[in-house]
Amino acid sequence: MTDAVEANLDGLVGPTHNYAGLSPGNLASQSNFGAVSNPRAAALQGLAKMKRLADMGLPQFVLPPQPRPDLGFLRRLGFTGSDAEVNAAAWKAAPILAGSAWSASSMWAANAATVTPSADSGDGRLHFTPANLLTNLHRSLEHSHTTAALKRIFSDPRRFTVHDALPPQPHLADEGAANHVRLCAEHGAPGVSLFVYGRGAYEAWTGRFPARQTCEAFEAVARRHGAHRPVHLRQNPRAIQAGAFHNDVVCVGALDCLFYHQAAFEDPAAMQAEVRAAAAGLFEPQFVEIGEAELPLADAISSYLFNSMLVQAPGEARLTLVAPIDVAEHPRARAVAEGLVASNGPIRRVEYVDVRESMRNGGGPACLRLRVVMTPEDLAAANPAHRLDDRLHGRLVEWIGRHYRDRLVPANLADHEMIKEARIALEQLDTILS
Ligand code: SUG
Repeated sequence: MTDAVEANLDGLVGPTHNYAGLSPGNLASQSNFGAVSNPRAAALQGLAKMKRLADMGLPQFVLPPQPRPDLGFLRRLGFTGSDAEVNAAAWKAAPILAGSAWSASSMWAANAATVTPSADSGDGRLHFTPANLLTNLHRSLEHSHTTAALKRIFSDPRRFTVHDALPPQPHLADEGAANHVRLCAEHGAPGVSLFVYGRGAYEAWTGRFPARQTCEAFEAVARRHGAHRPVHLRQNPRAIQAGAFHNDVVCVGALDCLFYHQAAFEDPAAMQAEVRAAAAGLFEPQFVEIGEAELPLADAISSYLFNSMLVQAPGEARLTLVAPIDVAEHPRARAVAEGLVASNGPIRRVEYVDVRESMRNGGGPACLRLRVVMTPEDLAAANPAHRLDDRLHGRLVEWIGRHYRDRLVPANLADHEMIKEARIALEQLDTILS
């Protein structure tokens, strides 16, 4: 056992953050299509959340935004000419493809990869498998950059293994840690990995909304990481149809506590039995299940109560739920949150963060971060240029203020000035993070 901690790696929101309605089954993305976004506020909100967690004493790392627009993608689809011509032609002929090339979706780092810490992996290294994200076209453009970025941050091969994404085939559709929960007695101790899938690779899927994760993809990830004690659980198809496009929309867990909506899993009783069996000899899981009568599934999804971060602040035995401010404004969800604190259970405190710009695309506090359990040696080996401290925070605030617009509609993205603007912003960021 070691004194490992749970670090967060958050996606910094990029300068092209916009609402392009690209994700079927993600109700917020669909209903905000075409709305005015504020990339500056979005980036500052995300950064403020990172600072909050860093100030709590949890190591915080920054995952830079990816270069957008991805004009290489548009060129591969047959658009030719100068950058400005490629962009203009794509917006004219195929706005949805153009929108995909401009999406800032890599901000949702919970989808960057699945992570197995050294205490659970076959070879004692910390393993990452970047998610191929192939269900949505705009997100399928992320994984090669994600892989490169993870290799830059976690570069020491003696401690870290960054795999390639799984082959990009529908049978192996993978959305990363948004469908993965690790439970344990303490972060450095061996744990149990809950891999939550939406469908089997060979099953006919007839749902209205896509099931983004296959069981086979997670089996492959568990195999390559050598994950000890994997438990493969099926998401409730009803939850997917109600808008839980990732399991983390209706479930979050930390240490020995699993906090979830009754409708999250296909068979909650079987889930409990399997998790208990996998944890035998390690710890006794605590299940905090919220029933339909307390909070209907539709309210759980609209409030994003379960898309909170569940963290242990240093020196505290119990957990803090870092919830979206939207929960505080939703009477029923708020009552559930207050009930948790009053119940004297595993969750001691609820704190609220404002990430509304991200929320309008279906990304709450938990979507913006990738959890990485790290030993002191892992922390020492990780790239310090990506670790958020007061100095980096100050530089990023200043950089955002200089390069980000406070108003953007998808139509602005047809303007070639925006290509230059986004490129210069990322070049400057490279200097800050090098
Ligand atoms: O994949 N939204 C993202 C939100 C990801 C949330 N992540 C987690 N639940 N962990 C998605 O659906 C919307 C983009 C747009 O419509 O412009 C988008 O990609």
